[in-house]
Amino acid sequence: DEFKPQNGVGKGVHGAHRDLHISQVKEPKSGTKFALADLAHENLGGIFTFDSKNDTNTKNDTLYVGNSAAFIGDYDRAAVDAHYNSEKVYEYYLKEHGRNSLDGKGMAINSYVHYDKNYNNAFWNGAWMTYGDGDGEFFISLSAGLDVAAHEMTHGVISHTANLVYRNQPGALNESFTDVFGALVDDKDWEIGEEIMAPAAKANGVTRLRSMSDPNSVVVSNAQRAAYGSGVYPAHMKEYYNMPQSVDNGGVHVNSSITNHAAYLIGQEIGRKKLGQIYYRAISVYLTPNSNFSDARKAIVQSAIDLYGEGSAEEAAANSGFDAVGIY
Ligand code: ASN
Ligand code: ZN
Repeated sequence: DEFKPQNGVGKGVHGAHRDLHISQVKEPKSGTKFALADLAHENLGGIFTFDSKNDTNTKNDTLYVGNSAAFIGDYDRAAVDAHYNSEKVYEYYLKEHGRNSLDGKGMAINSYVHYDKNYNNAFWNGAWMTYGDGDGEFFISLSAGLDVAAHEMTHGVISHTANLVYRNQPGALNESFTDVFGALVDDKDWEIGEEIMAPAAKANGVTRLRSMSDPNSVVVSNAQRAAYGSGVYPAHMKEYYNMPQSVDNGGVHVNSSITNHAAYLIGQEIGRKKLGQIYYRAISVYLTPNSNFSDARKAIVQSAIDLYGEGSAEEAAANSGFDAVGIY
């Protein structure tokens, strides 16, 4: 098939108008179609959005296509946001860090939407992003969250940089750096997942997944994390959860809040832009698969020194952020 890049439009999960990069596809049998295939970026293999058609069998998946350049149907909304948010995250890494895609070499960015039925999660599987529609009780379509997309795509960036192993402290660092870049890309606040909570969850006081500014304000005992009992997310090492491997790979999604909070505190002192520069340098230059929290402090302080100088305010902010959460 022949792909011709063009502009399209769409309506997102929350009803926002989205300008999109799409492609016109001429197929011998079905005539002209329009695909969520963004070929507008130089040296990039493209940004593609696929339809998983509410099952888990990838054999049924197809590139997301429509009959016009306007993706404004209800079923289109999750795909529109995945496509739009993927481009935003791509542009963040390119403009802020000179990084061309998840691997730094222009690999195609692929997202799959409508995965399974009522699926309350999103994930990076080592090669692409997958988004569930949510069950409508706890979550709505998970692609609605720019921070969620940035989190999942940053798992891809980490797999090509520090490659932090997904258990215990290295795993919690993996989970934390993904939230940090989630909050840097979706720069309105320091909360994660506020755009994907369903009305019923919000009515029960669950208004976001995690809070970097105030981790303790989020209770971990929700449908996903029954294993943690009735605790709250930790903000300090004295609240660290020692979990068995069988529970969330040793608590990677809760202990991440400790280093998230350190990043938030540092960000308050030096601003988002410098925070991003320092954290990107830490994952791309210093951290390695088995780095722990203490190694992360060292990497971040050293990155601050490299970029802003010994004795700089940025170095001091990095040290005091980690002091405040009990990581030395
Ligand atoms: N959404 C989760 C994450 O990105 C999925 C998982 O537990 N791996 O961390
Ligand atoms: Zn994650």
